[in-house]
Amino acid sequence: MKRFEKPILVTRPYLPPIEDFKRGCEEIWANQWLTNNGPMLQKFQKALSEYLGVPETNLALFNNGTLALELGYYAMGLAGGDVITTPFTFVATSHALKRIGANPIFVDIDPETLCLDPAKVEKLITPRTKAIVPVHVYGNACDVDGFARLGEKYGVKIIYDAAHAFGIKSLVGCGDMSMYSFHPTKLFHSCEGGLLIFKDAAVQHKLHELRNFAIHSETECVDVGSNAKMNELQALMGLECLKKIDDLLDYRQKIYKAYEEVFVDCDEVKLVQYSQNKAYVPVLFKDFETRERVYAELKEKCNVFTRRYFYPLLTEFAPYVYGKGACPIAENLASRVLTLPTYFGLAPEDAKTIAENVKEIVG
Ligand code: T4K
Repeated sequence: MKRFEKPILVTRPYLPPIEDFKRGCEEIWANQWLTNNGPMLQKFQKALSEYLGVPETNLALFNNGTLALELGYYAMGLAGGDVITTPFTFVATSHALKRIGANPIFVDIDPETLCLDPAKVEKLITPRTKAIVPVHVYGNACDVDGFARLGEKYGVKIIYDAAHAFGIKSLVGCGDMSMYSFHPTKLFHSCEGGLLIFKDAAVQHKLHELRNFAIHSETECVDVGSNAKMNELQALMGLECLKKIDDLLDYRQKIYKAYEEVFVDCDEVKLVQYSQNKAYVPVLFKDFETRERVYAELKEKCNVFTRRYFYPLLTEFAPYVYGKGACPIAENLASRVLTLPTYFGLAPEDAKTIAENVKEIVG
């Protein structure tokens, strides 16, 4: 088994050439404008609008994905209602619901895509249901047609947590709203950041107010808003990373292929196949004990730091009172999944070596 000299982490952020970033900083210095809807933010918004093919009126930027979700849920009127969502996700998806006083109702996932299944969701829709929040987990696309049908049939909002789905063009504009996270652990980032894309342009004004304390004018505050503004340095980082987006996306495919080549003839390791942007490299082992052994031995013997995204399952955390047994498929998958390192700059040969180490551990 090969031990890497330097630790290999599950992910590393792409950093643009520092000279390019410095040039942007000079612009910020000249503007003497650091936050509160500044000129760099507006440039970033325009660049995203062009890249995504979404009018600028139908998107809004925030200082992180979690606050984008929180304010997005609030602007869509979910406070006080039931919201059907997945337990197989990062805690932020549901924390943001709880924080606005909405009640997350967890439904089990599809064993192949690891996303919510519209058929299972439909059985739990009641008059109290205000929305469904599916997650394109790891960049695995949800059944967007199925959810669109539920939205229409029951008059509930469909809000996607698309934190992992940047760069998947076919998912842009699905549902009433989608949230993208620009955290540095994501394939595209702005140091920290979040983006909402929404169908109804009228929501933008509300979101812009909510992200700025819900201040309406110098003498009026119209709601309980937050401080969720993206600052100028974040916007600059986003702009510089966006210049590289095609390479960032291609590189993820290259790394995925390197793993795939090694795992193709190995029954003990199942690569999760559904992601289009290959934002993560999740693999499933036959049981919990094997996964734990691989996680520990990669760390101790190989200097490779993987992550058990998303374990433990959200339903086992203190703020959520479901406990064990509520979502058996998700519980089982969470106990067997491991996400392997992938990022721009990880050598494909190193990905192969990691995969070979994994094979050796399980074999
Ligand atoms: N919805 C979903 C489905 C999400 O996955 C997330 C976030 C959200 C909503 C909320 O979006 P944000 O509010 O975050 O925009 C990370 C991230 O903090 C979190 O953004 C992400 N999901 C989640 C899946 O993972 P940790 O606790 O694993 O991060 P950390 O600090 O341990 O970093 C992971 C690895 O990356 C480490 O090995 C070190 C490396 N790293 C990290 C940072 C921050 C670097 O090399 N450089 C860096 O700057 O949570």
